Amino acid sequence: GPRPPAKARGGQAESGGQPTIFSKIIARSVPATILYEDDKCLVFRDVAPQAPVHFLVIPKRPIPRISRVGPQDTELLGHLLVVAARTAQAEGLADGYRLVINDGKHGAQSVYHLHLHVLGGRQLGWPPG
Ligand code: D5M
Repeated sequence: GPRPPAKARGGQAESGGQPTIFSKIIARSVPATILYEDDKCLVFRDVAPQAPVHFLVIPKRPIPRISRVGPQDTELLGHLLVVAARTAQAEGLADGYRLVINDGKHGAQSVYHLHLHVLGGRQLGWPPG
């Protein structure tokens, strides 16, 4: 039969605006370790941590990816950054940390609901892979 399409090495292809696992976490139909919540965003631990502290900051409104934002998202994006920094402080990351947003295939994005990664608790390398 026909060969299946080559799987992207890093990211998944965006699959047409369907709800993702993160919508289910927001709805509490999938469990997560939630660190912070307000009316605009949710913060929870990454299920596959790449550092001693690794959590995600997501908007409740399901923007699929950072390359899809517009001027109407400016205030929300600023809010996500402020919440990321405040949660990093609450998590004890006084020696620093990294914020990452993966976008699309080349960015190795796998979940198409915008999220900020916050990684810390060890010395990180640069440049990233
Ligand atoms: O990263 C998507 C991130 O989402 C990746 O680090 C794993 C994490 N993930 C996936 N499913 C879950 C659940 N159910 N809980 C917590 N964390 C999760 P990306 O930037 O798209 O490559």
